[in-house]
Amino acid sequence: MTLIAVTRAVSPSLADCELTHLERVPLDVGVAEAQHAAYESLLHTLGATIVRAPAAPELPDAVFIEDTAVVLDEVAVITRPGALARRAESMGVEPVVQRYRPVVVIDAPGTLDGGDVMRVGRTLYVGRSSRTNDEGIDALQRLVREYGYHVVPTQFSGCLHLKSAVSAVADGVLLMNPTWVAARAFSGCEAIAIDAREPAAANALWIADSVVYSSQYPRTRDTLVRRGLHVAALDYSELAKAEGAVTCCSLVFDA
Ligand code: CIR
Repeated sequence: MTLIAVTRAVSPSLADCELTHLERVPLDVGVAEAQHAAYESLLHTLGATIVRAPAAPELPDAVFIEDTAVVLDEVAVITRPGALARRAESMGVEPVVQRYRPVVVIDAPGTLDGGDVMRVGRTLYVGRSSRTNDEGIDALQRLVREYGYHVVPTQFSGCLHLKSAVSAVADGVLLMNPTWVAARAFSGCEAIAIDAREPAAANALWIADSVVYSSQYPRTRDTLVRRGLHVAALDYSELAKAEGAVTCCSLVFDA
């Protein structure tokens, strides 16, 4: 089995990205590119083969490839991103994912961003958000039911995507910001709370028994380390200015 991480280049237009909860601040595309290259090489070190989707320089948010597809073991769901300016991103990702999985698509009027989908075993927790609507959640449920996945609509607030509020860091172990999402929504899982001084610290990428994590959140990183997790930290601060985080920039799956 090969571990694949599909990524996409940082667009020169990244500074024109969508922003919802953040103020626009000056953003250095060169630094973002360097951070993204370091991210790809970290994933490679952790055992992933990096497969790049064709660059889309005219689409500012293209690097945040997670939002364009939900890749499950048996099937890949191509999403219909909630932000109009991001809708064309899925098109370039579909042919890449199709090499590995049969593909199904979320149709209008459904919208869904992959960043709102958190998988725990055969359960897909899906955040209702400014990007993901009820039709999108229903469509996902219909598309994946036959493969034995159960979709659980999940409320959260305070951030863009569900996975900014909660993400998996090990089997049945979730890192979360309890002021943005309630731990009781995830029955049977162990909850690790972020350090309250680091509200954006709940996004981590669990890959090959390691946790890829932004060095912007040292207190929460210490909590993860004390819990016995192997944390691979990197500087992702420039992508964070575009409201991105570590899960957003890859689609990771076995092939
Ligand atoms: C957006 O607003 O869509 C982008 N600027 C950031 C997307 C981050 N993606 C993610 O959390 N999955």
